[in-house]
Amino acid sequence: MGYRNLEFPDDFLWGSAASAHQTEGGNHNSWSEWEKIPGKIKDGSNADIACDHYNRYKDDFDLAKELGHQIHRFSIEWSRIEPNQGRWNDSELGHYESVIKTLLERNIKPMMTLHHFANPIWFRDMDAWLNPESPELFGKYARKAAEVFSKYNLIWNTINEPMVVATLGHLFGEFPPGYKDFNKTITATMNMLKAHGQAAMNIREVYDEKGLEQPLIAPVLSVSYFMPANADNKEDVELANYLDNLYNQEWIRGAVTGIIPDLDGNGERYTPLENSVDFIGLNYYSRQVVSSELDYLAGEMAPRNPNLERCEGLDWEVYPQGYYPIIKSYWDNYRKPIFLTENGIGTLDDMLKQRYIVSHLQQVYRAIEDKVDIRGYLVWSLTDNFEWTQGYSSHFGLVEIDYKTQERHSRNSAFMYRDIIRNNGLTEELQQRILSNWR
Ligand code: IFM
Repeated sequence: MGYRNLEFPDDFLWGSAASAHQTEGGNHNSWSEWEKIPGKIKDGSNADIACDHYNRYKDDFDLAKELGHQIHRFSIEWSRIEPNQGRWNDSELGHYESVIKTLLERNIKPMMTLHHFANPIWFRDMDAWLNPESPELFGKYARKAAEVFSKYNLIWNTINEPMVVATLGHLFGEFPPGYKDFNKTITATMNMLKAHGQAAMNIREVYDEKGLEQPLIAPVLSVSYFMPANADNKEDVELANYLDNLYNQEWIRGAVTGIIPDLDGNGERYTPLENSVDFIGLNYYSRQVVSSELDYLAGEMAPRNPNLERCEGLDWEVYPQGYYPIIKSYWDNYRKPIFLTENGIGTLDDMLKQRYIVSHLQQVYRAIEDKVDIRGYLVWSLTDNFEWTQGYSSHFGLVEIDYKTQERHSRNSAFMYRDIIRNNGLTEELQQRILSNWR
């Protein structure tokens, strides 16, 4: 196959993403408690130490700098900042100020997420996202964060992957709080939508009160490319469309339009959502093939295609072809700028990681050629880290971690990605070298 140079826009931002609980160590929250329950984490591990990033963030950001990164997405840990309801921990707020300053000193743009899966224990104990007060409580935390961090040049993410929190936590029972209940799933989904609105509204108020220029604010979505098992089967096609709407579109449509949907297809205006989405953060990893003969909502999945490579542990198929249409659908539906806030693969096969990144970037470029306003691309993840239910058995890092010594070692994929950043895109030579003889 012939390749051509794919040059990205001049102001395109390249970088990587991570989250507090997966990297920091030393957290006490809903996840650290969940990890203690036998059988919840595949390899029996926990995130007590993780990557010790809480103590090593300066070195980790030195590495990101050496690897050419221009943007870094991280999360702040709600349980550290508000360990008891309404009580703020100034020293932890100071820690995250130092995290932000460390990035800025290295000329790396901080993209800060307020909520990435983990909840404070007090919030868990009041049923978290099932509690009708949860949106206001999250909004208060966002306000506090804005009071402290608005002096820095930041991009804000409110909630990471609300549909993952809702479904894995309330429908499939794999994440805390471990329910398998459709109604609870809907309640959690809608409360997170309101919480996003409360957070965005409060952040904006603080910036206005301080006379500061408004920052960019967005939620971050986990998106999956739903495909019918049989494209000629009307029911399979309908199911794929139904799930695309339910999982990929409904929540963000609510955030953009300000209407909280209900199960009848009607909805109720929720004013805090107005003006809550400056861009859309998209996390894409794979596709999902769905068949009307299987009960998807009960967790029944179509068999994997044996010809496709997969992410270790999670078993996600490598399917770059799904990236372009999914990006395009968000642009066509909402006309909001897009940041590709996560993309990557857990694998010890570093050539596969390189192929994964390059083949997905080719799809990103197709969207850019179609005039989709894409602002940046962030690899998940800078380093290996604690991959939730998979523990340490899934290796997403550009940088490998030896967990016995905490030594970092950049993989070849990290250097390849550095070359892509230096070239601001994919050269013909790089595509040839990385993708030749694949498939
Ligand atoms: O590690 C996770 C991350 O926390 C959220 N998005 C998907 C990643 C890979 O599973």
